[in-house]
Amino acid sequence: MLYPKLNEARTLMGLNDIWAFRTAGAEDYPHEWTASPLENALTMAVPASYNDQKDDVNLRSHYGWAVYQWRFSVPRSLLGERIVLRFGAVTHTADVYLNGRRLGSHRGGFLPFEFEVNDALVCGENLLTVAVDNRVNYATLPVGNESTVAFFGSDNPGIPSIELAKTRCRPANKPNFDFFNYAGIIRPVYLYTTPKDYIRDISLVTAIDGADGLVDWRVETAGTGSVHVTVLDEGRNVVSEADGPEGRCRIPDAVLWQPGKAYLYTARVTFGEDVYEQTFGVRTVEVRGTQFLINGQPFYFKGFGKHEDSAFHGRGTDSCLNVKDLSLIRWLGANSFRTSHYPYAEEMYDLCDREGIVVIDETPAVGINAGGSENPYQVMRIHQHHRDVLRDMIERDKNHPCVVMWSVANEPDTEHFPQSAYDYFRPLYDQAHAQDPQNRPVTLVCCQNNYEKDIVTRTMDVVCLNRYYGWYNLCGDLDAACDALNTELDFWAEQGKPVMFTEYGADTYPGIHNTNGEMFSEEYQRDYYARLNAEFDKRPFFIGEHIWNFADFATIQGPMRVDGNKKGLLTRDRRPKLAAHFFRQRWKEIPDFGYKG
Ligand code: E8X
Repeated sequence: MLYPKLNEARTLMGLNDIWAFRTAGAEDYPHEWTASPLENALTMAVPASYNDQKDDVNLRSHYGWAVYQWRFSVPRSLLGERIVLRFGAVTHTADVYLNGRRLGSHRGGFLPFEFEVNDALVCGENLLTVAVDNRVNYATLPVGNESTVAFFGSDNPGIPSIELAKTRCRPANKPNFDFFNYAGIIRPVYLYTTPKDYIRDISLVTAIDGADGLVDWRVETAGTGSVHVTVLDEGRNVVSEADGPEGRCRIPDAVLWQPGKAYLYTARVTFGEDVYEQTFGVRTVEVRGTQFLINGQPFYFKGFGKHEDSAFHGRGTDSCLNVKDLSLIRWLGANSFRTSHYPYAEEMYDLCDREGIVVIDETPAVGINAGGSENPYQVMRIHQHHRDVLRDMIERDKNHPCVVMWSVANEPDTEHFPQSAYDYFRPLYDQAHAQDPQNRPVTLVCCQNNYEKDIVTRTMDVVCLNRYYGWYNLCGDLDAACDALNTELDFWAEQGKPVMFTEYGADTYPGIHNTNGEMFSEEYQRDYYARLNAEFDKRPFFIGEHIWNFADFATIQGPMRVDGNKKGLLTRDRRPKLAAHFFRQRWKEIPDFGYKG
């Protein structure tokens, strides 16, 4: 799916402003709200989550539907063009209406969707209404727990007070994931036009041939016309050009896209009156033995699991924060991050393309885990939706040189029902490989488990492990933590796959210091990483360290979280903890390439 752009053939109008907003019911919303201006509406900024924009606990913890509304006009000069309404993402489910006419719905809170609106638009003022459902359950990704309260019968004198209260409390989301269930129109909304005959999609695959680059293109179009492709370098000099919906261009003496040293070419595509320019990087990605190769060189991942998370915006797109975060990634000497636990805003991938930051792109499949109490692959109703979000993520992100690997899920249960897990994930692994024109490596991020029972993780192209030796287990005992770590690494040494940690960390409250370096202190976080990293360094097949997390982030309230998850190397407002300085020193001395083998 192409990102909306303004050019000589296309118009772009942002609908990103302060919309009208009202919360609605848990199960539904008044449909009469879709055809007339909202009464008693609040102001609500778009794009942004709605949860933290007001000081109202009922809005922060809202459960169910909310309705947004915006009024706009389209210049009559554009009405002869193809006009498209596009949402970057709406979390989690959206019903969209234009002038009271239902355009359609979209499930999935982290990927774009769009509607052609020519038939529903009027010349003059148009009323756009978006109903948004934030509920999570066993049919959504991310997964929400469903009330499985055994109903004792409220007249039963023996019913325990807690269970009785559970049957009577107001409905609420029960996330089976450790991040706040921010919701709303979280990414930009655009109206854009194309000519009636237009370019629908572009796929680009690059290769390296000696000193030259090769780029294979495939252009999908609608209507009649002929395709012409011109390849331009960063100086807008024509490098090569050809005709046809598919073909190959040679780029003499190509400048490669490298981590930390990005170089972007542009494929300028014309089709009839339409024009679209798609940037790309000449680079290759390959797993060979226990190495992860970028441009044929063994890459070492230095970086983080992140979140899209900040004060007031919630999960809303904040390009200033994205620029700041990439600056901090470079300040720390890091080179990569995982889009835990959902596809991020397109604007972030464009920025990573430009700045040479490497990305592991993850679906919103988190929470496929009942801790062994039940088989998630039987009780959760997510199979088709999982295939859909994987398809749409690859469809959206396939051309980004920064994306080097797909993660199909985070911490599913791969221990308690191993064959069910294998039967569920193998088709997803195959789907990703088959769909991606660049055929990138595919992984699944494995939670702390009995790795000998897990028959899925070892089948992935890269073994990605979330481990918390010294935090959630062997608490505070770093000697024991290193002992357990090495026992497990001995197992992985036999598997012949590249292995990396995609999560390891310790909750740390800035300002807690002590000479005994106990848990939650800044000293413990530093010592925890220093000790575990020293063990990684002894293993040639260990190819990356992604710490959890880049920054502190919001979660649902509960006894295990004091104002959110505090495993950040940085505070939520991006200030370094003691361990940040440890990594800055460590990572400056670890090269992007050749650290292992
Ligand atoms: C944590 C992280 C959580 O924030 C992340 O979204 C997924 C969790 C660790 C699970 N991984 O809790 O900080 C560790 C389970 C160990 C038994």
